[in-house]
Amino acid sequence: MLYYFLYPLSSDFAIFNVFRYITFRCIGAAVTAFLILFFLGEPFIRFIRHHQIGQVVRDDGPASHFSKRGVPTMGGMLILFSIVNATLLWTNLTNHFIWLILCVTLWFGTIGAVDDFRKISKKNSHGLSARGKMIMQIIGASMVGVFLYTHPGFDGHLSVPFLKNIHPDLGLWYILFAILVIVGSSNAVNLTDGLDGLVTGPTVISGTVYAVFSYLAGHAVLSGYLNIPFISGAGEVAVFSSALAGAGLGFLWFNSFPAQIFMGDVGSLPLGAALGTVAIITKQEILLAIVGGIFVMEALSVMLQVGYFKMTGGKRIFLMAPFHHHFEKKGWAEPKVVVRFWIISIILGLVALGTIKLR
Ligand code: 57M
Repeated sequence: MLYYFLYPLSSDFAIFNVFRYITFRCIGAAVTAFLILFFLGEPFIRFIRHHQIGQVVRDDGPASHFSKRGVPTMGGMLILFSIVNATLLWTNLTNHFIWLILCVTLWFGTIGAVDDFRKISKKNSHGLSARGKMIMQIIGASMVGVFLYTHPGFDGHLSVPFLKNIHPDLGLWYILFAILVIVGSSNAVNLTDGLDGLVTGPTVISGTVYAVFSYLAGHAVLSGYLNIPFISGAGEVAVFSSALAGAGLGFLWFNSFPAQIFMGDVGSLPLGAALGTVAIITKQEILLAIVGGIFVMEALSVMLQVGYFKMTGGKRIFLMAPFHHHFEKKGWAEPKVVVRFWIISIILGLVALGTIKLR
């Protein structure tokens, strides 16, 4: 919005020329999203406490989690409020990708909100049925896949990190691939959100890395020089990604150990879906497996644990899945598990950025 109203004034006041620069608007969006969380966090937590929207904690989880019963949750509503407003304020609102990302983020946020409300109203950890949740997620992701596949200048080619000459064309299968990336990312982030600040760290890192890749993908000269697919208009997605990273930092102010608030499915589902959608738009889909390596590791640990559990009639590979609970069961303190996962996430983010030159 600022771009729309202030940039035209640059003909009379040169200072407003700064709004044409995506880098400037990325910083504006990140700081705005952070400040919205920073200043509204406490009042929001008081509002949630007043309405008794407290976390329901399962009985079969780690004993250390029983004390978390009643912690305010659904902080994701404030995260979404922050991301949407920072994006509307700082992006060029004529950009189709921005409206697509906002729609899919709010679609997944609605799924999460319904799930959270059902858990809280029923006072148990069973919200929406897994099947119902999955169907709604697939519908949302399908809208992204079809929109992008039919978008002028977009196609079904994949880019593979480190291998600049390999661009397999998936054709119509790309829509299925997009659904897999978005739904997989949404659920992987959801599973990761199981310790104080655990999911917020990697989300901030992923949002930051994808802000860089979005900027480069939308830059005709730099994308050519770096041999990455040029996606006209992808530069604005960097502003959204920056808002997502800024919101994550702001939420971390309250979600760090001991958490004053959890984000709920209303936060984790849309954050994962948004990262998956950004990965698809910038055609850096496989890179998400590197940047979001923590999310992949957590989801894989669950799939391996559940599969082995069923195959062996009750045996386990890990002390408990997702992976973060395995280390808790080994006696690691919660903050130590979280910070060590952040460290891994930072290294993976650096490796992902390194692929820019290694291709
Ligand atoms: C998403 N939700 C947290 C919070 C957060 C198939 C199975 C692996 C599914 C999985 C599951 O239920 N996942 C749901 C993880 C929950 O967090 C809430 O959910 C939102 C995110 N969706 O925002 O509102 C709990 O996580 C803790 N938490 C924090 N700090 C935070 O900042 O401490 C969350 C955020 C919260 C709180 O305790 O209540 C969750 O863990 O449910 N199931 C599991 O993850 C369970 N694992 C399991 O059953 N493993 C078995 C299976 C795989 C065979 C095994 O390994 O043997 C674990 N989770 C729980 N209890 N709650 C262990 C059992």
